[in-house]
Amino acid sequence: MQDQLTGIEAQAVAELRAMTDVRSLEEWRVAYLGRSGRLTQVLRGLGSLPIEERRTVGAQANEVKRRLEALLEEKEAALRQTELARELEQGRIDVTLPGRPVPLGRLHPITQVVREICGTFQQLGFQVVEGPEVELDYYNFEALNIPPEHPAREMWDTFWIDTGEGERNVLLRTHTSPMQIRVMEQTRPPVRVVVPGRCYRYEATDATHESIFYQIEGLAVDRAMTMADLKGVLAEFARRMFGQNRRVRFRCDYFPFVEPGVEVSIDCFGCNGMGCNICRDAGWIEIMGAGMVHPKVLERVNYDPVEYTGFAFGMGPERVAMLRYGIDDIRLFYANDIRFLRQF
Ligand code: FA5
Repeated sequence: MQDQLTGIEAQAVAELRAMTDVRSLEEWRVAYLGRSGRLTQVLRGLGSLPIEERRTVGAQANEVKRRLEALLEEKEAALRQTELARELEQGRIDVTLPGRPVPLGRLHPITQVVREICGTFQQLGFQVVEGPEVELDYYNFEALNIPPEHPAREMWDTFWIDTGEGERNVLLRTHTSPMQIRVMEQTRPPVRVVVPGRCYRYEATDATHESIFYQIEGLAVDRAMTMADLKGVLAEFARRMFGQNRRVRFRCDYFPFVEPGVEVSIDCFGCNGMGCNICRDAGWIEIMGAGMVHPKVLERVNYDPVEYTGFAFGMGPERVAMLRYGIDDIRLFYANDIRFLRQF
């Protein structure tokens, strides 16, 4: 039996030495030290031995068991160490490498310009309000002193909405001016608002025209407002937006809802008025339409035109952005070309 023990130990040690992974250690433990393992079986057979022999063989068997257990522990520690080293080597990361940049989104250039323009008017005491893009004929035209059949309607090619009632009554607003009426219906003077928003015109697109574009409307109504207020506010706006040394020009223009009406231009910042390709050699660049609110418009919202006067203006932020950044085609803003948009 003693020889048997020595044989088992020698074989167990040899097998253990040859092992290269932690998982097979468990099989080895079951085969030798488990409940029906070879060593355990020897220990179970001890009972059939004479008492003297039983003691020596028993002691030897326990000794073998202790050594095998110690060897197992050692081997397991060694294998785990090797595996850890291999994992560390394979999964090695260089913590000194620069991080991967997170792609940052940004605001569309027209959103940026709209916010800048509104921000400038806010500094001048104006409040920002918004209104519906789907409008009634009444607000888009009639209340603005443009009755049906008025020739001025031809200035605005319109998308009409079929309401199933046969009448042309609902439309996509062609300008932000209907908000002049809506704001005055809701409030009493003094009024100072700017209204950014989308507008729609049934037009063929070209380098300066889109069928969907933005406008920013402005309206100020108070006692004793004059053309001087209009000029002062708009000249100040132009200087804040385009540079302190800008000169501003007001020339007569026609819009049915203002009297008198003006077009507002600035001297070209590309050539300081000398003539260049930005201003098409004119030296001046038109930036908006404006005028004193027509008395008929004030009457329509029950403002007494003797007591109250005001001015209104409307501009296209795409136009402002094109001038500012030297862009020659408005369609670039809405082509969804990331290479273009990334530049702003
Ligand atoms: C108007 O729409 C008037 N409501 C402006 C106004 C308001 C005048 C208050 C007086 C008092 P107009 O049609 O000129 O005016 O348009 C104003 C601006 O909107 C233009 O100068 C231009 O910058 C922009 N705009 C007009 N049509 C288009 C278009 N198809 N594409 C891009 N921008 C446009």
